[in-house]
Amino acid sequence: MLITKSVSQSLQQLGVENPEGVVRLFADCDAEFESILLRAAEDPKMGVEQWELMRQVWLGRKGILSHIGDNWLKPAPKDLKPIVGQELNKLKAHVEAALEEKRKEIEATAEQAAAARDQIDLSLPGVERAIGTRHLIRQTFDELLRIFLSIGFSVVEGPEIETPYYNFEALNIPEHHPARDNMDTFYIEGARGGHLLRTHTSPMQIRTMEKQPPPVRIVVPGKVYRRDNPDATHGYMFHQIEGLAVDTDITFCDFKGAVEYFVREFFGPKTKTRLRPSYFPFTEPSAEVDASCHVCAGSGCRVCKFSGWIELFGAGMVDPAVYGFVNYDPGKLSGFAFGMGVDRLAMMKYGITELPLLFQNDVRFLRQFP
Ligand code: 2NL
Repeated sequence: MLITKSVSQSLQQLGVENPEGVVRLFADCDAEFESILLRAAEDPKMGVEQWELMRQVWLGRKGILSHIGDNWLKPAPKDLKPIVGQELNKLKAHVEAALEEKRKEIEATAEQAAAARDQIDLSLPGVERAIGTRHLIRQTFDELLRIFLSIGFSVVEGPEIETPYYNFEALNIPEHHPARDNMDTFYIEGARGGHLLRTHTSPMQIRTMEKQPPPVRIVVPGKVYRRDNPDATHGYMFHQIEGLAVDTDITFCDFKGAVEYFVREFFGPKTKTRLRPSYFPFTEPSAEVDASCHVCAGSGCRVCKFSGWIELFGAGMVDPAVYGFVNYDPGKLSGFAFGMGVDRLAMMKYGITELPLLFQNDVRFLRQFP
C-alpha cells in the first residue's frame, strides 16, 4: 500500500509501535513525496493549475499532512507523540519548501516567456501606411482654378441649396421656362418660399454682383444637381466651374482671348479653339467652345467621333437683362461668362469613358491618378 494511502489509518492499525518505526514511516512518506515530485517535474502536462492541485493534495485543509496530524499524531500513544510531532514538522517543512521552490520556478519561466513574446525585432521592416492622394476631380478643380487665378480671377463659393430667384429669375430664366420644370430640377418639399438644389453655380455670381460694384472677375467651383437618368456620362450631380468677368470695357475679343488661353493651358499649347453659335438665356451672344482633339490633333479618331473637334463648354457675353437684376448699368457695363462641367473635362483629359468610376472610389481606379 502506498504510504500516502495509509494516512487514514492510525499508527496502531499500521503496526507502528516504536520511535524507529515512526522514523521509518515518515522516511517512506518523504521518499514517496520526492518520487511524485520528480515524476511531476518531468511531466509536460504539469502547468500552473496542476501544481496548485498538488499543493492542495499535500498541504490543503483535507490534504495528506492534515490527515497525518489527525490520524497518526492525535491518537498516538503518549511516548510516541513527540517523535511523531517532530517528524511531521520535518515532512511538512520539506513539502512546503519543495513546492514553494517549484512555484517560483514556474513563475520565472512564465515571465521569461512573456518577455520573449514582447521583444521587438527592430530589424523587421516598418508598416507602410498609404497616405492617399487627391481625387481626380479635386486634381482637375485645382488645375482649373490655377489657370483662372493666373489671369486675375478670384474664387467664390456658395450654398448648394438655393432659391428659385437666384437659380433662375435673376439669370433671365422666366417662370415657365422648361429648365425650371421639376423634370430637370430637384425642388425641396415643404421649404417655406420654395428651395431647390442649384442646377448651376451661377446663383453665386448673382450674389457677388449684388454685393460688390464692378469690376468683377470670379470663378465659382462646386457641386450642382440635375434630374438626369444615370448612365455612362450622366449622374444627378456634377461638378461645375462657372466664371464671370464684368467691367466697363470688356469686349468679345477679351472673351475669346481668355477662352483660348484657358484651352491651351488645360489641353496643351498646340490645341486650337473654335466657337460655335449657341443659346443660353443669360448670355447674348452665346457660344459652344470646342477644342481640337487632343488625341488625334484634329485628324479624326474615336474620341472626337471623327470630327477633329471636342465640345468643351458653354459661354458667351453676359445678357444685359442679367445686369438689371443686380443694379448694374447695362449701358456702361459688359462682360463674359462661362460654365464648364469638371467631370466631363476630367474624363476628356484622362480618357475616361465611364462617369461612375469617378464616384465609386475603387482604389484600382484612383491609383492610376496619383
Ligand atoms: C454650360 C453652360 C454657362 C453661364 C454658364 C452665366 C452666369 C451669369 C451670367 C451669365 Cl451670372 N452667364 N453663366 C454662361 C454661359 C454658359 O454654362 O453648359 N454649363 C455646364
